[in-house]
Amino acid sequence: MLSKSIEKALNNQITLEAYASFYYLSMASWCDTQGYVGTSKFLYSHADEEKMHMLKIFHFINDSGSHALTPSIKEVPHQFKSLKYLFQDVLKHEQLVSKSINQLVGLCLQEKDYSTYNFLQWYVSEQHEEEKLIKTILDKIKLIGETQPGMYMIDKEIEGMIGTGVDTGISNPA
Ligand code: OFO
Repeated sequence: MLSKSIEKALNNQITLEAYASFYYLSMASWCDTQGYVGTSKFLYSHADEEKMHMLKIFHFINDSGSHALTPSIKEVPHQFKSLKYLFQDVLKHEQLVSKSINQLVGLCLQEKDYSTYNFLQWYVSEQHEEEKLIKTILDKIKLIGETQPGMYMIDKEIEGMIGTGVDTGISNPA
């Protein structure tokens, strides 16, 4: 059984992961409407990954004898200024998720909850990989430039990055 504070912090993390899933789904949809077919596929798949991250915590809480709560999600943005701004938003959100995971890890150490601490190590490396991946995309946008042919190339590049550097957690269920 988890302590009340860890149960609450894990449930908050569920909300963050669910928000990320809906946020990236909205981004995928916007990309679809703008003709960024490759990026749209990348973001649809990223939205699915975030749902898996959420479910992994969900099962961990219930398997520990506590109670996972279905989150309420606030409305996500539906419009994005450009692909560059969109990925800057992704990076900001991932940095927020990383900060929250780090705080959770700190709480586990404080409460000597080594089982949850151990469970969270997967998220620590996952966040490292995700931030690295998004920074790579932003570097490519900077390098190639936001001209029309440049954006076409970037879209293809991003499509080629589907499934790279990101572990869905499916093969490592809680
Ligand atoms: Fe990319 O946030 Fe999940 O863990």
